[in-house]
Amino acid sequence: MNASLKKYLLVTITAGLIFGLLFACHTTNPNVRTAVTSDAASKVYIAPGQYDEYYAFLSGGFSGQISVYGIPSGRLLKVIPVFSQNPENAWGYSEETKPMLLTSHGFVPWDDSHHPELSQTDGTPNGKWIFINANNTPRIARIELTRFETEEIVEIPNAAGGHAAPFTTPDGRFVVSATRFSVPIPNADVAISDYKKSFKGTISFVTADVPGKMEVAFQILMPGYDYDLGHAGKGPSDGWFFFTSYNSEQAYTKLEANASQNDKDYVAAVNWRKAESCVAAGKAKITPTSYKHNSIDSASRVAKSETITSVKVLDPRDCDGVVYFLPTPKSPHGVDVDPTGQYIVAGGKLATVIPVHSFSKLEKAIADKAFDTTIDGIPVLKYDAVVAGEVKNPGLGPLHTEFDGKGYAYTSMFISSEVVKWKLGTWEIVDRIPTYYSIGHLMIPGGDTKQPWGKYLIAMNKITKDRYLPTGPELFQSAQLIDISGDKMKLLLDFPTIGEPHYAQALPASMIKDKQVKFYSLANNGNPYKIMKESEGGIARVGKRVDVKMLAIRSHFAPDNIEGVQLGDTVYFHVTNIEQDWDILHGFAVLGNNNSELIIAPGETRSLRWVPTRIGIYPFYCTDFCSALHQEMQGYIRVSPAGSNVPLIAKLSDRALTQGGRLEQTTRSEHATHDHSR
Ligand code: K7E
Ligand code: CUA
Repeated sequence: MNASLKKYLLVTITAGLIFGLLFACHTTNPNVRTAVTSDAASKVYIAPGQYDEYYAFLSGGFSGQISVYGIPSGRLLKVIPVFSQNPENAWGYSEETKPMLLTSHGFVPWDDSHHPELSQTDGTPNGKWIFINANNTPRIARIELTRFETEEIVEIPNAAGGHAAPFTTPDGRFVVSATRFSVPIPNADVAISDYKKSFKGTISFVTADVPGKMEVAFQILMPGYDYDLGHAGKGPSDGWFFFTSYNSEQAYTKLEANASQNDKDYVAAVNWRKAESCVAAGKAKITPTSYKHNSIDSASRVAKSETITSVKVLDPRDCDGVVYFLPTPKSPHGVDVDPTGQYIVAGGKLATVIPVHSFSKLEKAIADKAFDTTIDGIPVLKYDAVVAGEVKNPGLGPLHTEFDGKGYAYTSMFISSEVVKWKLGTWEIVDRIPTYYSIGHLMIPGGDTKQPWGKYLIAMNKITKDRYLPTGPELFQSAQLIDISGDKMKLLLDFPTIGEPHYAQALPASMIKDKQVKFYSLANNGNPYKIMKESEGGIARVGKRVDVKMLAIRSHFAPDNIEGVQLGDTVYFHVTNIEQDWDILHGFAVLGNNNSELIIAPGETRSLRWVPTRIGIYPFYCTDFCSALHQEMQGYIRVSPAGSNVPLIAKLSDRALTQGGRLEQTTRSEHATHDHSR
């Protein structure tokens, strides 16, 4: 056993002991549960009908989604489906949204999403979009913040594990994705033991400022390490991007020991403006690949998927000065840039200090050529030439750091389960607060930007044990709200979260709350199957495909009696919700449906594919309690044997009749009352 492995085991064992102690003592220490100050309740109390001060967007981790909370109350406001199918609102089930989940591997119904990132202008959130990464099948999604809806997803080629993503440049032009797992580039059938020779990393810069036009602008080829997290420089360091890497040992088995050998791994400092100019000068290789770009058309609100077949790959050897390595102890995880842009803070999971690099020292070290060596065309700078300082004895397992804009930094300590507050420049620790338990990321609204709103901090914890009523072996993860407005941090609130939130972002509610879309304009609905009135509804057959155009309004579907469907047919129900009023949604479900329901927003058309497997009568109904006569909002579809001569009809009960696609206009005096029955 070599010295560094011994040290690693010592750290791990010590950590285990401390971890164990934490669990042991909180159950016996009656003070822990009451470790909130007496005024905490009033600080998080939002009276019924009152609004929260911030929107917080927490990643869903293995749920693949984003959940939106009001802060300080911790109230769950919405779950935005992104990378995982969501039967509750037909995301990835309706015909209109299925193409959003297409990848070069086919339809992928799930992913693991870690890092929400608000779009920025000049280094501060602008309230337009939030981006989030897919970790497993690398992708980046853009979510629109007037509709809280995923509008665009782009796949990242030449990557495996899109973890260091989707952090933004301060001007909002690019979001990035660096590969967590190195793989052969392009991927190929090679022996895993050829790792050192064949496996590479990539850092991708993705155009982000034009909706509907996300694409990989260029990739930088990197040594075969694991790239973990990133953050853009700002202010003086604007134009640079910083990425942590671990496994500089290039282990490909038992990484827990084999990738923990070196005392230092690297932060990669990427001069992305230089990369852009090298790419513009034709120094990148145009490489064949295949990746998907999916987006929702703003007029039809129907998703389309396109395949992009090449990507520009830049080798640092062909672009002098584009990347430098900063030695950083030890298997660093997070890398965070302070609001002034001067300090680059790394979270060395196994390090005994929190190392902070200085951007001005970095510039000087480059000018002085203070290099230790060069790896694959990347100069390695001398640690002493770039380090600004180290926070000593911070605790165990530093992961992530956010800033309050008042000169302080807050670092999450996974192993010792605490948040440590320290002063930038002097590196002295000024406060610490325990978290319950095993904190991963922490988040201050705007805490990774030029202008943090330094009032609250949210700790996102990995272990929930005993904080809530027990719910069997699996518990929700736990977030904790901490008041950071004073000198001392104060715990205000615990709230359970959906999936496993890794990172989060937040902004003042006032930035987006008055811009919310309340319904979609029916007149502007460009869905090809839209209908605006009952007379436009109907049914049509082409071969074994049957299309039903239907409308939903309080409190009926039209048509609601459908016949002439045969076994072997595939039926598409295209349902338009013709309401033009906020929060009046209708649902649609049919018996035996091997699909989700539809939920249809006002003014929207959504389509459900249905393949009946037996003859008979199938009811369909509205699933969203929309009015006093919601239970009456139902209909029937008849399925006959193949070859049957039952005519194809879609009618509104017995009052209207359609043949071959048109539903007869009816005079129905009761419509007027239906329209306002809720
Ligand atoms: Cu630290 Cu995926 Cu950002 Cu989790 S990551 S904690
Ligand atoms: Cu429509 Cu219930």
